[in-house]
Amino acid sequence: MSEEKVTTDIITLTRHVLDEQRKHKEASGDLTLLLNTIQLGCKFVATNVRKARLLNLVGLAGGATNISGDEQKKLDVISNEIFVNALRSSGKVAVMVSEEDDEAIIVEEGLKGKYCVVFDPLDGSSNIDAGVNVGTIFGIYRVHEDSTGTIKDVLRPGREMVIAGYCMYGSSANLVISLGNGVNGYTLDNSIGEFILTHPNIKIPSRGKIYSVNEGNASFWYPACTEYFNSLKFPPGGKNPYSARYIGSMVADVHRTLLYGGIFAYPADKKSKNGKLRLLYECFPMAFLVEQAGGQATTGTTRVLDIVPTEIHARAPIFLGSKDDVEDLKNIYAKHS
Ligand code: AHM
Ligand code: MG
Repeated sequence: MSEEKVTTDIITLTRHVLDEQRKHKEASGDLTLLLNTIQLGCKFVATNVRKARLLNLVGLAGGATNISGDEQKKLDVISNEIFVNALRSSGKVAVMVSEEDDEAIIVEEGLKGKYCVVFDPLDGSSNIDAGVNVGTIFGIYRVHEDSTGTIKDVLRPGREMVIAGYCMYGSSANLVISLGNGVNGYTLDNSIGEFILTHPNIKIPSRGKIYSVNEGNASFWYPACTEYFNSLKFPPGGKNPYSARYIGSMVADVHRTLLYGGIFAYPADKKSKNGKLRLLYECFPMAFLVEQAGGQATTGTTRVLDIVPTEIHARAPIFLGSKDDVEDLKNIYAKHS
């Protein structure tokens, strides 16, 4: 009788992080615990996103129940609450900034730790009704020496983050993380409830064939932006034009860009002078991941990770992706400035 081959030496996210910490830095266990807390939040949200989709399908089929608006809102709130509660009670966090909360959350004495977590608990949530992928985006700073944890500990350039990552909720839940020494991707194995290393050492191709931007804003674009995208659509010398792909859900668009290469953009334009995406918990973590994977992230003229935020919900323009593609973009912006 043939026996099914079962893999028993599984590399879970926790095991992988512990191994990495042993290799690269002192393993205090704090970051491992913090990441376990984030994993819990991601698993919770993954389950609820799936449930919401089912409810929406029932609603659509029955026709009578219009739950979509409420469900969507509830899911944003639930996702935020799970992260805030889990991070607060971990004892490792001093300051939290969430897209869902106007003010930064300062953790009370007794539970206060050494880290600050900035996050968008459910990015792209307007897409949920259509079953499109959504995600959680997060970044982690260590509080400054001598600080008890204030808003100043998060108003810092993105390059000072110690961890950045996102979890994409699609056909499976994919957690992509950088601890500052490369990028790794993990897939949730629902049967055992663990994130398993499935995409070790992700490297973004140095050039891609895809551009990803909301073309509906093209009439507001500045000339440098228009020139750049035209150069992809109407390349000189009989070269193949780039393909357009825009999901409108940052995590999904960046995930594809990391794996396949190319360029993703939410540029500044005449209508949105600072673009749309939030610096702390959307642009910084994604820029950190892309750089760690060998790509680049720029506003057009400035490295995204060098920006110093002046407020927690500040926005910034962003172009990120393959090194050579972003280099071409920067050259066109330089010519126009
Ligand atoms: P949200 O935080 O309100 O969900 O908005 C962020 C989302 C991103 O996921 C996505 O890249 C962008 O908004 C799409 O914006 P637009 O519809 O203007 O193209
Ligand atoms: Mg968002």
